[in-house]
Amino acid sequence: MVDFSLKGKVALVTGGTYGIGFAIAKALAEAGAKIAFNARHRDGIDKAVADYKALGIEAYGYVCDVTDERQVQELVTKVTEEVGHVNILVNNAGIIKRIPMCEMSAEEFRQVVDIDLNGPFIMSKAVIPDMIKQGGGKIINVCSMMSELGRETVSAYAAAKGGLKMLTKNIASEYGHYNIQCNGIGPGYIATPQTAPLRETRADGSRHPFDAFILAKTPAERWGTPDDLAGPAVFLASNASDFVNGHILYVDGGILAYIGKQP
Ligand code: NAP
Ligand code: GCO
Repeated sequence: MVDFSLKGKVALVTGGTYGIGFAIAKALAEAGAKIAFNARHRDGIDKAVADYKALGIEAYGYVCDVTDERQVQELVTKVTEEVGHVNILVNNAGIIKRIPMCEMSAEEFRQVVDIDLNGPFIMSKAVIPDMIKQGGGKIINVCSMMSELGRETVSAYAAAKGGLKMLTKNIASEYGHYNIQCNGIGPGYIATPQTAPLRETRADGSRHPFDAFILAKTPAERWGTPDDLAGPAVFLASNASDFVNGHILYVDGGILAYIGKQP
């Protein structure tokens, strides 16, 4: 029988306070995993712990900025002591800055790359040694349409997510020998706080033009929801994907396959 169960596993989800991270953590918990998560703000973590509890999930929340190597080392030590050895790492934490490239400062570019690419590197480097000792593990990197495509104003984000795709392939290559599988999930356009500015309803009742644009580029003709990522995440976190390595699983309603609705 195909084994999708995560019973007895410990999953660490970065940026698990809301949005995609929360939905993925919820799905992994429902499949049997114990959940640890981190974010930068204590108030958001406390609210998320209550939100998980309301769903019957006992989640362990920690303040940790994924770009800070010392904080990450402390996080992994605490999770290992208080929850258990990390069997599944989901590198979900990420930001975006929508600024035309020539108007973006080098510092703003660095901030996005630091969180979206350096963060997953730092987190993965912190958990891999113990995964090797435990006989293997799963790393899931949350990539993006921008791992494959560009668009105006998201140069830093696309560069980071493109790099994250290749970091995923390299971790798979370098650590597959230790029974560590590293794969990516590439969400399409998902309704979360991060994309709220692209979906806003304006004073005149009209929707942001990007909304119609994305619906015309998506065969499913809808925005994704964070829960659309639940099944793919459980698959990549479970033994059912033990021979899947270095793959980016796009969960995009068909955007990458589609030239776009004819006018
Ligand atoms: P979101 O709603 O903005 O949530 C981001 C999460 O990451 C929050 O929990 C945030 O909490 C945390 N975070 C941000 N910077 C952090 C840092 N330096 N250290 C630790 N935690 C940090 O984003 P989302 O839409 O759920 O997206 C989650 C991931 O999916 C991101 O990697 C994003 O690039 C990717 N993605 C999103 C979409 C989409 O359409 N929404 C599509 C494809 C890929 P704090 O701010 O409190 O730290
Ligand atoms: C944007 C969006 C996208 C999504 C996602 C698409 O401004 O284009 O924020 O980048 O967040 O990454 O997969």
